[in-house]
Amino acid sequence: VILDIDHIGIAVPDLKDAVERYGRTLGVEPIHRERVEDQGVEEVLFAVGSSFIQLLGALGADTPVGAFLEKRGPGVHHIAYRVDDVAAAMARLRDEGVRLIDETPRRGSRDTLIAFAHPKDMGGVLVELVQVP
Ligand code: CMX
Ligand code: CO
Repeated sequence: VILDIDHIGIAVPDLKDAVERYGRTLGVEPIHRERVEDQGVEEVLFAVGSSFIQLLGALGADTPVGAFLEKRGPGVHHIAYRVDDVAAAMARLRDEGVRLIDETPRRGSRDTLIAFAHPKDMGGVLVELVQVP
């Protein structure tokens, strides 16, 4: 069951600069910062209603966000849905023929459990599933 939009991930070339810009232009304050080695990112979250904006800086060129920035430039990288049961949501996608990037749920930031579905099977949108503990 999808509960909400958890966050929208945005790839940025310079995290410090982007955080400053978001604060200045939208009047939002960062509420969380975390380095997630497993995903090759440093993230900063801004609370917007019950969802977040997730600014993503790449930890290297050979990471998903690094490659995305190189190929497409800065912009929306993925949409993350908050679900009550990530394994069940993955099974549903798998049954519908959607390729999952993660075979099993992985640990994301904030101690969440996450999994990604391939953008080629989701209308060109990289989709993340997030189960909040
Ligand atoms: N959104 C939409 N389409 C995307 C995309 C994205 N974020 N990233 C790649 N694509 C498209 C490419 O444009 C390309 O399309 P074409 O063949 O038409 O050119 C196709 O998908 C294949 O792309 P690629 O450049 O060959 O990229 P890879 O296959 O190497 O990687 C992906 C793509 C989605 C498998 C990889 O980015 C991935 O594993 N992502 C999941 C993990 C992740 O993104 N982690 C960072 C965020 C962490 C977090 O949110 O916590
Ligand atoms: Co995300």
